[in-house]
Amino acid sequence: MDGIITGVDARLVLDSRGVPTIETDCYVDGILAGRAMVPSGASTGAHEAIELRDNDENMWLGKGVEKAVNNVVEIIQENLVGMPVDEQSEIDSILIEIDGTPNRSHLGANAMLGTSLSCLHAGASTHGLPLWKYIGGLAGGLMPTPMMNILNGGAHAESNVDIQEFMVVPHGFDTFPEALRAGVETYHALKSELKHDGRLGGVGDEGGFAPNLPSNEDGLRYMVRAIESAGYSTDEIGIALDVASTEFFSEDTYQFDSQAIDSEELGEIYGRWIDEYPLLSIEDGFAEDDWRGWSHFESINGKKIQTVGDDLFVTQSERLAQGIESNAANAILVKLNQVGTVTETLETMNLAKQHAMNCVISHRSGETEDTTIADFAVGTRAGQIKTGAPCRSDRVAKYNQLLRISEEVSEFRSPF
Ligand code: 2PG
Ligand code: MG
Repeated sequence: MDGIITGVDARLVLDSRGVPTIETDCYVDGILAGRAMVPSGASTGAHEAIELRDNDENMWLGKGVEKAVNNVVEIIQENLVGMPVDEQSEIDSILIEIDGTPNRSHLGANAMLGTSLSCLHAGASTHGLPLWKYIGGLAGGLMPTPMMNILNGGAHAESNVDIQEFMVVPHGFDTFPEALRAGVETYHALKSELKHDGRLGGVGDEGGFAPNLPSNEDGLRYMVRAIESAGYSTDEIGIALDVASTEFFSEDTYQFDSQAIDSEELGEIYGRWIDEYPLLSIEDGFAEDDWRGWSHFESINGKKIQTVGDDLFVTQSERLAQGIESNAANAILVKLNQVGTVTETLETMNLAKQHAMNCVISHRSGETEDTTIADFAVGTRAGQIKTGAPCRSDRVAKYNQLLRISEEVSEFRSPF
């Protein structure tokens, strides 16, 4: 085998919300060698790379991806044919160069990421390696601690809960399968607790339950109840929140629990929760451009809890560098489609690691059966993954892939 790209193809497929997205195929030496699907967010950050949509209101409610598909077939393909498939950084530089915009608005981050990931898969299969091993090389893999979003609110649910994600973090276990089992049992315990209280309804976009609650703090109370009624202690299973606070921030004010408060007052609420609950991690506790709110909270609580920038950093090294400079957070959420290529994602993660920041590999609320992020988390030795509740195949597919990988990779070390 020569390992040369001979074609790149793309098509429209559907994501877990029934919204079109792009699937890309990479051909090596005339044979289909790699395929990837691109996920899509709902609570997207303003600084994310652009997801190219057709905006034709007569089709797919404006969300078609024909333009992105055409960009792969008509523009990207001719630039990649002839390239060695395992030259990932070279492939990604070509994508960046032909796009030529700071926010990927020409080719679309969806067209770029689909291509970048399909080449990554093709590179792994050309070398006869599992994807995690191709990514990890000699360093070997590390199984991630799962963050499982079992109670959904915010933009991912039709409830009155402001906080987008209440996650269980099973960290006090020796192996990944044991940790996963603990998280899954807690999910089922939460279902019973909600049912007992007459609050069991449907699930949100990431498979977690989505009840109306008297207050956001009641979400934390339910999490503790679920952990304990599943037979675990809060020393072995903790809680992580994704507040996604940009969604309820405007004009320097957060609308939280039906009250208008400023970032200091919001930080005081988190501070009290850190003392009263087994809280390990808070993501997007402050809005994407509220740098002052982030740094103030970090200076008080940064040693006590993991603070994760998602909309704040959008997986981009320039935003992360600004965060490091201003000591805004101690961890970064990693979403490949916020930046558009594998290589840039790895560069951002390297910058985080150089500054002793934790990395959490993440799904999007609109997902597919694609399981690339499971391998990516193991191969990059990120240490943490959040990929929803153990419910709905778009979420469960990632956990199942991690179970398969865990047959080969045993190293599992909690960051908490
Ligand atoms: C987040 C993500 C994933 P979305 O905010 O972290 O949970 O949500 O994909 O809607 O941005
Ligand atoms: Mg988030």
